[in-house]
Amino acid sequence: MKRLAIFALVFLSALRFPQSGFAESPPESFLHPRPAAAFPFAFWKADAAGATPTPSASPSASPNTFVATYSSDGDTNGILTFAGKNFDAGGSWTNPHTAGYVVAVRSSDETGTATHIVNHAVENTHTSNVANSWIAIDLGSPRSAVLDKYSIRIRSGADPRAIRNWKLQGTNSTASNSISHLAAATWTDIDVRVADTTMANTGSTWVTYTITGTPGGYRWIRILQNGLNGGAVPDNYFTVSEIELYGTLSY
Ligand SMILES: [Ca+2]
Repeated sequence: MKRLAIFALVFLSALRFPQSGFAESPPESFLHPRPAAAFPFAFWKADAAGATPTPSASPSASPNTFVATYSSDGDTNGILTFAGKNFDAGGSWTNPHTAGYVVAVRSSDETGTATHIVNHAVENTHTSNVANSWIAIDLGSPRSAVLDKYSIRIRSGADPRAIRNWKLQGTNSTASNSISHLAAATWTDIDVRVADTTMANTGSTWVTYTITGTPGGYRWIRILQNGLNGGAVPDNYFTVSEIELYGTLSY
């Protein structure tokens, strides 16, 4: 009778764990079954909602001050170049957005991506043909910049659609770096240009603009194109390929 009971127990155990056998532990997934689609779906959902990264911390403790003095269009004196050295004048430069030192965001990416505006290269890059397109830079916490000049380089190629109507703006508050949150933030004008024809409609042109007065210090800087560009047939494509900022950075 006892032998029969042992046989029955062994037989039933083998039926319950047919893959692992009763000499081994059952697989972890058998003990803690999880819905197969749950994790990947949640992951996909977070991505679809829009990743909103924030810049990394400075390598040295704040507060520090960096004064970026303009010398020529496309020089390496600017705040964004300094950011590309991880806020260390002796550091080597890399794309500050790719490295996570700042975050660049564009209202839309029809050709190229926002990372093009800080990559120290000129290319064909632009938003969709939509009114009030913009580019924004998050300098990260606890940084803020009081700007005195800024440089803009238009995209490469024929008929680049030089910038004509825009506002340079700053803010210190946004719910996140998502496109919708940045669009909904309250921005303060730093420099406003209307029908400004300074920039030739020639591919890869740099122009540096001087800010009148002393603006506040802002962590987020944005350029909003709030009027038609200077293309052969003016439209709303925002085709800035590079920007640089000058003034005093607290970091
Ligand atoms: Ca570029």
